[in-house]
Amino acid sequence: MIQYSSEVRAALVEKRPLVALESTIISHGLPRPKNLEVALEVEEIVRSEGATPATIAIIDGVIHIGLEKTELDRVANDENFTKASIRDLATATASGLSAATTVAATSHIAHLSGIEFFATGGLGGVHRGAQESWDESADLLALANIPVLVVCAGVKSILDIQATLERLETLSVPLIGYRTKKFPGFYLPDSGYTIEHEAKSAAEIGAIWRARKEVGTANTGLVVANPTPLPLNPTLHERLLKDGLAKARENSVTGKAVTPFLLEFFHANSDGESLKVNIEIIKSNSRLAAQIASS
Ligand code: PSU
Ligand code: MN
Repeated sequence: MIQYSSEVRAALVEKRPLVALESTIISHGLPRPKNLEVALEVEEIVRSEGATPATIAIIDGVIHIGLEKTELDRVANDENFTKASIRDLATATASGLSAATTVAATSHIAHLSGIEFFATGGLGGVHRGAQESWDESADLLALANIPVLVVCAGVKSILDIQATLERLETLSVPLIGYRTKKFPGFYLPDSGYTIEHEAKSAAEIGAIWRARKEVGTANTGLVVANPTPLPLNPTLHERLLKDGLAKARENSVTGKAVTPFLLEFFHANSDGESLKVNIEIIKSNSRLAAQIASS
């Protein structure tokens, strides 16, 4: 049920640094044809920093850790790819389905194969109105239960950021700002919330990661918040957020469709601006994750 690419297998055997990459951003987070282009570019960035990229997805019921070009092409272009979180792994593999993996599912699979470092765009979290809808991403529980370090640009403003930060605290997930004490809001480098701990270098983050073992807290994940190098115009951001949330309500979008719906709304209504930002975020996070893995 699990297949490694030759590149990933060699890196695992030789104990060289690896970085897991998720596939939901490819299949459901970025529009075609840019998605394939970005997926390939991001892998190249990881290699250029001396680590091996392991993009993770489920193809025809097989969990792939590391994708060949033709497989990446399918994730990017095949309409039949659903979005798999942890609970979907057994159904997808047993039924021969194809699915892209979320942060939660990617962390789970990375850990299965001994990969400790993972780069994504933004984490899932507590949705606005969660008091009513109970919509909280499985990413949060995964971070609490799976020892994988995730580099992200914070959580998207489509979420309830304060509630998400409170949940991360309750779940005892360490949170480190990379060269910042401002919690990034994905499209914006500052969400208005602060982070207690700031690391100045990849090596410092690597040291914190290893220190978890000494103090007996190596059973959880760890979030590295890396602010976007290219901010979206705050006025445009404000408008997109207001209109996107209203449209989601209007169309009664629920469950796992919520995040892709809002992302698609941002891309479709910002004249490409949110897409540009999204791409820079993924690239920058992948570079940092590779530097941490190599440190
Ligand atoms: N953030 C992004 N782009 C994405 C996602 C998050 O910038 O595509 C995806 C990730 O795969 C994340 C998932 O794990 O959305 C969270 O979905 P949900 O809210 O349904 O748990
Ligand atoms: Mn949800």
